[in-house]
Amino acid sequence: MSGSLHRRLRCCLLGIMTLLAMQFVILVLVVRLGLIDELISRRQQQLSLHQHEWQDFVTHTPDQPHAFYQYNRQLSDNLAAVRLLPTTRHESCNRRRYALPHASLAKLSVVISFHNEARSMLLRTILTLISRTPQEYLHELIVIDDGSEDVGLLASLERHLTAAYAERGRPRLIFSRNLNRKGLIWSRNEGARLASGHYLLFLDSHCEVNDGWLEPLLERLTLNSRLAVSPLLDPIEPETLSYMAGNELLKGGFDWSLHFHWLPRVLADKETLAQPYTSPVFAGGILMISRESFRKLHGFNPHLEIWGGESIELAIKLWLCGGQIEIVPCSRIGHIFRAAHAFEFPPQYDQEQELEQELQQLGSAQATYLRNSKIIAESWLDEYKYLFYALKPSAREIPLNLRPVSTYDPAQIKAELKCQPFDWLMRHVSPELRLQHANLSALGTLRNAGRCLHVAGTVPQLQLLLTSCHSLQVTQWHLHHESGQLSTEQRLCLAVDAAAKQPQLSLEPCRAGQTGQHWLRRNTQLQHARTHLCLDNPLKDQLLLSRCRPHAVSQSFQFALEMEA
Ligand code: LR7
Ligand code: MN
Repeated sequence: MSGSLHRRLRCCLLGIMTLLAMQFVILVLVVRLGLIDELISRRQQQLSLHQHEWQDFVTHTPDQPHAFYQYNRQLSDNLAAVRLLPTTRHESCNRRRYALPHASLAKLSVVISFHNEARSMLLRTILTLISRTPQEYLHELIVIDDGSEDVGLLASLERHLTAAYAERGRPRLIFSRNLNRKGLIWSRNEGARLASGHYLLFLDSHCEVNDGWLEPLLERLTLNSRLAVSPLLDPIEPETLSYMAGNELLKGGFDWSLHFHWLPRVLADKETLAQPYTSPVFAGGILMISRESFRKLHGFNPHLEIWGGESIELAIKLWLCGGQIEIVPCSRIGHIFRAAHAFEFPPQYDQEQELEQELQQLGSAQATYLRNSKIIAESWLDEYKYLFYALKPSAREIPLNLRPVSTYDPAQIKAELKCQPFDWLMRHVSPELRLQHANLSALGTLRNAGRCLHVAGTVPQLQLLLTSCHSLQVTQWHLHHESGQLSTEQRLCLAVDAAAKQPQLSLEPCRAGQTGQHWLRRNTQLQHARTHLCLDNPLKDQLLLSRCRPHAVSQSFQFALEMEA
């Protein structure tokens, strides 16, 4: 009796163990084949939109060549609406509990303005945002179509989103379409005007927020009301759309031509990669700020047109007028960094305006960007604007034509908010700006008789010539105080090959202690230290070296900017 019980028990146990083993094998297989990922991403997809609705929406994208979007649109159409993304943030970010305000005090308004975005890309941006943002905080989504060619997109988007979220909670949806293109800056201001939440997030239309993106930003903003923040941007590769990890060792900055640059972040003692860090400017234009601060700062400068510079202006204004900026690496948002503009810029100047020929020939994109930069320089740089003009001489010629679009007046904002002068920013926030000219005795274009010294071509086919001072690419020279080197931005130094029968001008990579690269100033003359010969342009457009003759006009060279000793 007991023997048969034992046998049956053993049988049972064996059965259970075999079952367990089989389940284990199946689990391993499922994981190995990526089936779980597939299942989860299907589930996420279902949460947001049914497959046939996605297909229906996406296949109505007008056919356009690759250059139209500057990323792989076909691939985007075929990816899941909401995909699983790799965890790119530091694992300590996942373990932390964030101190968050009650949702009724931290309503978020997201503003997305787009011009000619592929439908699948825009929809993924939105669905990902909705599915990865705690519902109680996501108050509203404001989508502005900035005069896109796909005229049916916005209405169709509205239909799809309303249907997809019919039975579930969703943010308030506000859609607005500019019949005529008004530009990103106008559109974002309009989005902010329509917003009613406590916080604003400005997002590009080709982004994917990663898990837990909001909490770390919200925590920082509630701790400090003077703060505005950026997430750490994870690059999405335009061809493969693969999602990569951004770099926590970079902060946002700019140079004297008001171009955005990534700057190295130096970790302080005991500071970890996951900690929020101060940054002179935002990570590009993706930023979150309280609606109240944004209003006090009078929003983005409405005189800036179409694209470019607005987030640098906001950053300068914020710092100078009592605010702070941080990048928060526990918050990750993916962005497609495109190699070129995906859109045309409307022409800047009408035919009637009398402009120098070179300016007429400037591409609209460059003219728009240059004009925006000039407005920022004139608004905030005080006397340092001369550094800007030294590097961008053609900006002097650009007419501002400030339209009476609004009462926006930097002087009034400065008085109202008791803002610091620009010098304060160099001392406290962006010391690298000061370093950019600390060792220079002169910089900018180098002019002789109305023409500018220019390096054309690339290594090894370099050519030294004189050209129009207004062409945008004209070479910017740096005359170094101690070494006497005269260098270009590409670190090429003007040198003299003294070994040749006739000493010849040449361009060489700059090297320390190279006496052949040493120049001296004699009033407006540039004298080569070793040969004692002067830079000369005796036959208009022909640079050579000759004996120094005081007062010779052909030997007189002026830098755009002389630095004070
Ligand atoms: O006329 C336009 N109207 C628009 O609505 C031109 C553009 N746009 C939209 C466009 O569809 C996109 O959603 O504006 C957004 C930004 O334009 P992009 O994506 O073509 O340019 P970008 O990625 O280089 O944008 C960066 O620079 C802009 C300057 O005006 C803004 O500040 C963007 O916010 C900024 N984007 C980012 O910061 C993401 C990271 C790039 C970096 C660094
Ligand atoms: Mn972008």
